[in-house]
Amino acid sequence: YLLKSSLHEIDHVATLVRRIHRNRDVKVLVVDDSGSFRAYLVRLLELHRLQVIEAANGREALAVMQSDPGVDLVITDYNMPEMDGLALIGALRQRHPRSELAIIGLSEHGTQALSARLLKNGANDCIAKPFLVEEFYCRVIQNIEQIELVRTIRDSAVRDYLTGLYNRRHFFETGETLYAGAKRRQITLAAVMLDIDHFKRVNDTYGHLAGDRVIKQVASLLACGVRQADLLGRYGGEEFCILLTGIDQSSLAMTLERLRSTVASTPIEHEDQSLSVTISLGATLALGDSLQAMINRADACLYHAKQGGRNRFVI
Ligand code: GH3
Ligand code: MG
Ligand code: MG
Ligand code: MG
Repeated sequence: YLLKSSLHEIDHVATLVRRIHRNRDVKVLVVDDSGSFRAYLVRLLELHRLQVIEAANGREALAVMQSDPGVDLVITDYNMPEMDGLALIGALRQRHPRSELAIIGLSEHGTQALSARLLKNGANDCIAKPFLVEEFYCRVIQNIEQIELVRTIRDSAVRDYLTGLYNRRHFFETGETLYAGAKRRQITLAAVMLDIDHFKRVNDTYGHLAGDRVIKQVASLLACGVRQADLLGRYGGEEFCILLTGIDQSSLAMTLERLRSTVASTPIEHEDQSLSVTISLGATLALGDSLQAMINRADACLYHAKQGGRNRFVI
């Protein structure tokens, strides 16, 4: 039945579908013991410009999933040696919820009972072989869109709308984990609070839009200035907070100085005007009794930096 769909038909449908679906970063794992059928599925998916990886049975698929966390969709055959589709779906579901990983089970035509079992075991969807290419694409896209929708909603729940940085709630949720890890494993942890100097003047002189522009620019300078492993968030208004793990006093001082000087020396363009701002920073390496206590202590240091004349840091 592979021959049923001519390549011309495949290309035609793929063109239509490509117009609807623009995301090229989606990764699909195709699991089937038949090499030729796998190649056919891979071709269909690649025509749709999806990234595709392959596995010949459930066991191989589990190994692939362990080494590659970026898979969004698994399309799996049922009947395979070593580990069949049902067992694979059951195993995958223990680690990946339906909202994060889509699984489409392939059943044989006329086996409704099998479709029901695939769904019951955790598949998001089923396709009976042989299928129309059009139906295959529609189901693949719907499942990918569902996963992407959940991802978008999740992401917007943890991020601040203006800057794209983590919001305060997410900063504290993730921060508590970093804090607990630092306490347990005796890793150093630094908490930093920072605030834009005389920010009210920016708003008053140039307007609120310019103020927003400044907050965004400072946010992206900070994001570029910390390591991937550091936790950076918008605490509120024009205040930001950072947690840095595994850092000693002198590297902390260097980091703070680098952030300070980067902001001070980077002009911000707004409507033909070039304005510049400075930041004050306060930080602590003392773990204290809680994350909130650390933040309070960093905030007290920030207050001293302001008292000391701004555009400086205090540890
Ligand atoms: P200081 O150097 O002591 O920090 O002086 P400051 O003027 O920056 O004082 P403060 O931190 O109290 O001022 C914060 C101002 O930031 C007050 C508020 O109107 C403004 N603000 C808070 N959030 C936003 C925002 O999202 N956009 C803009 N444009 N302004 C904001
Ligand atoms: Mg098979
Ligand atoms: Mg402030
Ligand atoms: Mg301020």
